[in-house]
Amino acid sequence: MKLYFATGTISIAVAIALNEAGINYDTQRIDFGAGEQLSDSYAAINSKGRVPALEVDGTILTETGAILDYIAAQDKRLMPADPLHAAHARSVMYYLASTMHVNHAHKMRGSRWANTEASWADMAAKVPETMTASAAFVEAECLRGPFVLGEHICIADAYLFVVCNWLEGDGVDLAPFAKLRAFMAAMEARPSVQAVRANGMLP
Ligand SMILES: N[C@@H](CCC(=O)N[C@@H](CS)C(=O)NCC(=O)O)C(=O)O
Repeated sequence: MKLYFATGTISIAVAIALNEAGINYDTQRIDFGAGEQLSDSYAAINSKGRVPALEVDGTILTETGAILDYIAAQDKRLMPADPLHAAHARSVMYYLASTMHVNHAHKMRGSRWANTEASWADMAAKVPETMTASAAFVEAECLRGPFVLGEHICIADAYLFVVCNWLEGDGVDLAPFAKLRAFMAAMEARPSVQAVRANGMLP
């Protein structure tokens, strides 16, 4: 397997999940500073111009949630068999993909949605508010214990950890969110997260 990633981005959720599963993988860093995600060579990997992409035996997988589900299919510990428990984990993942990641993207990627710089500035100014609302939702409804499903880690935790790692940079005060802070500390203690910090994937 080969993971195409950029430092600090959602692609690191895939690296954490691969580490949790004990799967060996190669990596290729995509240099956002140089706009490499928009290059012709990367378009041949992921025509959407985004990370992550995971190459598995010549097949390219994209979309964080889909890749994480693929990893959980290789290591059944990372998604419960019980459909109701699995549905909670997936509801967190869909929330991250459809709402919280999108809230965050309004800080740097306003040009996806509007053409004028004034509009981009307006969108960026809203991010502390929308990400605080997302943090409050995570605190109230996503964590059934130290992790999303209680005591045991699953793929949703890798996803949630990376998105919540953006909160302070997005101007969110974490002080009111005790469960979220405990979750982040529990994730920081895992060898999977320590490995991505040690190799510079997550600053
Ligand atoms: N829906 C995609 C979104 C991936 C995505 O937007 N990744 C960001 C990094 S966090 C990216 O590649 N951005 C590059 C750009 O916007 O040019 C997923 O969840 O995998």
